Amino acid sequence: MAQFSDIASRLEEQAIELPSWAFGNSGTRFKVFGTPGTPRTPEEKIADAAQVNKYTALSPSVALHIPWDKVEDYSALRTFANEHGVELGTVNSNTFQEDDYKFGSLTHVDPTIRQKAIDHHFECIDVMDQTGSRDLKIWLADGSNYPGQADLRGRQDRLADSLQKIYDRIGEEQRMVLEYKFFEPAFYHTDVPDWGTSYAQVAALGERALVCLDTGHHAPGTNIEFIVMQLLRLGKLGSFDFNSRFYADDDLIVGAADPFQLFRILYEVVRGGGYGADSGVAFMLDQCHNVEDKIPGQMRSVLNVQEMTARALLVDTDALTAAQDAGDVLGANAIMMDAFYTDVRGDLAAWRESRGLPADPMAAYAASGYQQKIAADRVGGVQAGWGA
Ligand code: PSV
Ligand code: MN
Ligand code: MN
Repeated sequence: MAQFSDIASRLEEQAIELPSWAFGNSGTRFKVFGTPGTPRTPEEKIADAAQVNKYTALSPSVALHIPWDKVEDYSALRTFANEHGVELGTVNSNTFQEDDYKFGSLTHVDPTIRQKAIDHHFECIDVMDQTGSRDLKIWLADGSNYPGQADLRGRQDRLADSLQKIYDRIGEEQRMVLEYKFFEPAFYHTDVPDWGTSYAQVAALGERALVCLDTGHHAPGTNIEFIVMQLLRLGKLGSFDFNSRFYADDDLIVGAADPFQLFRILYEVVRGGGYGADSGVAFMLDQCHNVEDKIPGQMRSVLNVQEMTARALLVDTDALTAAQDAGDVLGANAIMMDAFYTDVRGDLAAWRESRGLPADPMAAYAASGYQQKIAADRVGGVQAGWGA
């Protein structure tokens, strides 16, 4: 197996974008619990996200959600972010919270509503031009609840047409990533339910249209690392939304429910050339913190990704290939498990210190007094957007 010192330099390449909405209050349809110190403005969300980067050096950018993060002046928001040591990242559109979208947005039968949804994406692209963002992320709630309710084929054709119009508008340096999700809020059919549909749609558009893989958006038991492998093989994996799930779209802390699955996914990322700044694969979190504090929740998340990345990098790939080629089933499996079971926490702590970072970012944040300060300063923080 490789040694930690062999892989340490590769860890410097890691960047995991944080979602602005992770810092707002969120919950289930039963209750949204408030957390003291919750941000009241996009600026406060960015300031909190910057804390995660300050202690971990892992999260240099923040994703925005429009209109949840709507401001008058996006250039000023960008300057504000830069002053806090972070960039503004992916812009997420929102076509799921208006009455007009009850029966769909980019797939809607009514051309007026379709155009409204397309115009919203044009607005997001205008925002990207001001924030310097590279990626436009599209997740659609479009779908139906009952067999016969909608013409599945017609909706797919209209989706293709709408996406083409949006794609035609993005700049040379910009990309579109299309996220899939197998169900919810629609329960019978979803218009972009799986990687195959997302792939078919983006492949028809061009090279700057790619798939976004949200780890929480698959049926239980799905082999997600296989999908990662295939999309990398096809050159169409644009980004990850990391989170973890026990049952559905739980949006829990990545690596909390199943660290082994995260390890397997990251192994395929590394294997397929999807790791590192030049790979074109963006790592993002897509999480909500319903009962835990949000800043430490995000910190735990990026540290979990870092830990499993380190373990994935430790896999002795030469030995693994030799074992695979020799048909050594148990030998090959043991090589993977040796890396997975390696506790890298001590090495990571020492490595952080060697780079001027706290050995234990969670403890350093807790000791900083920031949490108490925002709890005292901010009253009436806003919801992430879901309950709004
Ligand atoms: C809804 O399932 C969702 O969680 C998607 O994963 C999006 O990425 C996110 O909301 C933000 O729109
Ligand atoms: Mn997502
Ligand atoms: Mn989701």
